[in-house]
Amino acid sequence: MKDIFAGKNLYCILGEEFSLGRSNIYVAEQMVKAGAGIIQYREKDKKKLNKLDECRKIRSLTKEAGTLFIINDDIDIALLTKADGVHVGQDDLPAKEVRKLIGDEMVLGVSTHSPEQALAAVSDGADYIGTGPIFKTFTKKDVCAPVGLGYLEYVVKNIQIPHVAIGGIKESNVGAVLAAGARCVCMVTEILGSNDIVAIIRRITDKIDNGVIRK
Ligand code: TZP
Ligand code: MG
Repeated sequence: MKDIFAGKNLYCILGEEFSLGRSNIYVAEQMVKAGAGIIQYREKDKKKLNKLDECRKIRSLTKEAGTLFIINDDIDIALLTKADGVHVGQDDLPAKEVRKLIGDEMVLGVSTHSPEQALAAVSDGADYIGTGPIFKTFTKKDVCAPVGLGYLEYVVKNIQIPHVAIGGIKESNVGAVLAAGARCVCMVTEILGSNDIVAIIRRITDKIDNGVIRK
């Protein structure tokens, strides 16, 4: 099994509408500067050409830094830009079909909201699963109700591939998420809405690494 999240405890996501007027390229540079291990590009409403152009630039800077670069939804752009992987949800192309398109080397992530979906993602060839939304989130449209820490605990105990806990996670409540056993967490608005992206990423990763906020 690929140990894709080895040593990476924070999963960063890019989305310009949450970034206080700053561009994805600027934010990606800040994330890389902070030592982010994983960056996902997630843009729902931009034009394909614009996304391709941004992803080419982000691929180049993440490659140089050794940061894992994942693209949400757009498998074609992930293939064209030689991203490290793609991330799909339950209403996107099925994981099994995506695996056929991307081959065995690229990373495949799948959003899951229940034990059944987690088990299906594993058998469909996912390399990791998104586990959430743990808490209420205002970042994702058409999102299901929060699944809570119970589902995360199920994943920690029963699912062998890596997971990333997501949805409503903040610096203030991440301790509870880590206490439930999460090994990798994602915070979208907490990071993108911060005035100092480098500082918040460094602070959160340091705290997680040093167990400061693990209850
Ligand atoms: N998938 C499940 S919840 C979510 C996604 C992309 C959004 C998480 O954003 P936030 O701001 O950390 O709640
Ligand atoms: Mg999707």
